[in-house]
Amino acid sequence: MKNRLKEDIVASGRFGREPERRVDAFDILDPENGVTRPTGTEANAKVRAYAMEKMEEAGLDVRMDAVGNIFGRKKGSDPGVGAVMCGSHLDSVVNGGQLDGALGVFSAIEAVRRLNDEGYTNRRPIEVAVFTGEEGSAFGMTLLGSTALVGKMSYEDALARKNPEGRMLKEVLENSGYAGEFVMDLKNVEYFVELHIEQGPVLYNKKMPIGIVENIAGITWVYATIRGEGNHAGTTPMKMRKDALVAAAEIILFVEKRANEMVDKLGSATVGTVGKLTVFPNGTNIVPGRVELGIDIRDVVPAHMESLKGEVSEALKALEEKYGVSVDVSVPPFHSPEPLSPEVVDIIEKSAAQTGVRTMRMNSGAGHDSQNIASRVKTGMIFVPSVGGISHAPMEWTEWEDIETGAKVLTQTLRNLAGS
Ligand code: HGY
Ligand code: MN
Ligand code: MN
Repeated sequence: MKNRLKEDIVASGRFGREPERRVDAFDILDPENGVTRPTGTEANAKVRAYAMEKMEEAGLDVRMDAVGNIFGRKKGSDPGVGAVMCGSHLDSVVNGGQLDGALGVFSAIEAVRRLNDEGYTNRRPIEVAVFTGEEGSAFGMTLLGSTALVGKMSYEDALARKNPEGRMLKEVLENSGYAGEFVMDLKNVEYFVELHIEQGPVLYNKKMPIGIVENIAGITWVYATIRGEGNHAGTTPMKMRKDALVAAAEIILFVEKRANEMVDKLGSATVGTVGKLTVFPNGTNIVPGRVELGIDIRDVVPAHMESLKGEVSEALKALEEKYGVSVDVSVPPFHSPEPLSPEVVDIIEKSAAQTGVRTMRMNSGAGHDSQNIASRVKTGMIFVPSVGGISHAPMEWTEWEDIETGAKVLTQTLRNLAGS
């Protein structure tokens, strides 16, 4: 029988590759060129359309809310009880892989197809979900669609967020036909489960097929603009410079040093990264006048995340005196660490045992829509191994055998959650 899930992942994986091409094996991945499909791009519109087509083919009733979250409903025999929601996101980071998010969406659709094929009568309705803008690669904050859905920010504020071209999410969604009117009331949802690649090395190194997530790390981003004085690299004496990039370099090393010191001293899972650095005007013979930084700070312990964020903000302001620059700091909406539902963790563990699959419990260093949904609905996450622990990069990969194992465990989890 055709491997529908593999076909969906390979077919959808074309969108965001330049030029579009199908990748069905690790050894034809191009280490330089991955998938780029932030919300609002044509590639993102294409992958959404592909997923909606597959949802309709699977007999789901497809609706969309005001921030472009997509929901596909499979009726249950008892419409009066809370639904089981299952899904993830389809947007990607810049130059990422074809599995981050997409695995969770297409495995949810495949699980519904398998339940249909076996004539399974689910008591609870099942809602397949695709959340908008999980990566923050377009509108400056992560988990955008699910943050609005759970009420942590208003739909109006979400729709007003602008992308680097200055276009609001509202305009982008309207122009691409992904602005909906449906309202998903999470009071009518009992469980949420998300299948996702681990994006780290733990399962792969332990040769463990399934991870069951107990806690998801919190994420704080800090944006800084450092303004010095653009000037001639040849004629400006060293003592007269206000070099924004030299000031930024101090922060890059500070973040790395302090995160390591917290790990060493506290034994914490703290991570700190300056992943975004934009130099203006970025000319070899010009003293940089302006630098923009994007700093990513995470921990499963809120106090750790808060303290590193505070230290970084202070260190940024201290640059002003030391380098004669001005520094503007902004912090977009952040996400607290979130424990997942012990009930759902147990049910995933039982489902895997029923499927004859070994599992381990673990935390997630990556952020996920699940950490938002978990604030309103009993939520669990299933991880499958990432080859070499690589993710958010072109070499992101999970073996097809592991993907099938994940799909089997997800389908069994839906049977157990949706009840017969
Ligand atoms: O950044 C993250 O952890 C997630 O992949 N968006
Ligand atoms: Mn993801
Ligand atoms: Mn991601």
